[in-house]
Amino acid sequence: MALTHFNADQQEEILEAIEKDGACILDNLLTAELCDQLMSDFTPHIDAAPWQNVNHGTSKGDFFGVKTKRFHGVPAMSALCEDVLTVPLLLDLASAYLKRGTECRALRVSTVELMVLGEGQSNQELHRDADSWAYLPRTMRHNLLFSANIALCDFTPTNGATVVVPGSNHWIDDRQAREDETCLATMKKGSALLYSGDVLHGGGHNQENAIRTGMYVGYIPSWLATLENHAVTSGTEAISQFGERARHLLDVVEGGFTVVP
Ligand SMILES: O=C(O)CCC(=O)C(=O)O
Ligand SMILES: [Fe+2]
Repeated sequence: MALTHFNADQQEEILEAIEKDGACILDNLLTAELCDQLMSDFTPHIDAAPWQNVNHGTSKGDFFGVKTKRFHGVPAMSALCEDVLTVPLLLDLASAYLKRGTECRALRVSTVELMVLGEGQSNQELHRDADSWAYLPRTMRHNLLFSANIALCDFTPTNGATVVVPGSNHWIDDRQAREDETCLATMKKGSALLYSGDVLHGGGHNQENAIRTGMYVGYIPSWLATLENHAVTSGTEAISQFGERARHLLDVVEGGFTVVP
């Protein structure tokens, strides 16, 4: 089992792979320089937070792990986030993917999350991210969430590269994955794991003496409730510095309502 790697000029192939396997890797989405700049903006926040910091509800500590730091409000930590959220290829892929599901005329960013795994963090429970909207009927949960987990450092077999179960996006809900059905999303800094909200996956086991940082961005159709209220977590002041596209994606627009672009 392995995930297929693609380049930016293979948009159709990427969509086919996500349809078939539920996930793939897009190499070189961001430059190494941009990743380093993002990390230098994020590092003071990461250093200041305690382990098992999950700033959106400690009751989920078991799910997220004990040697992890998770952050929302990420766009307020770095102005460069605007460039990440609005990469045209990501928007095109998210839009094409979400249009295969329930009606999607415009995109929103559900969450932007820093996923930091520290030494000793073990494998996370395998899960489907679209289950965050478990109150919707299963049929409406297909093609509801398009995610990118962008590697801000190399993701290796030993530092917690995400575990993915290719093809599990087509499985019935309670089928359990055997070990030989899983694979690791190993990739270089700047590459991204692109995946469907329907595919089983989880953070990997970090056995290294260094953190593994992923920048997660999840796109949803504009009619669906975002998991993060960006006006609260990032604040309107930080987001108002962004251009119109990013403000729409984060659903923070002047006058407090959104005009569908
Ligand atoms: O850290 C990772 O690689 C994935 C984490 C994850 O899937 C989650 O918390 O939903
Ligand atoms: Fe997840």
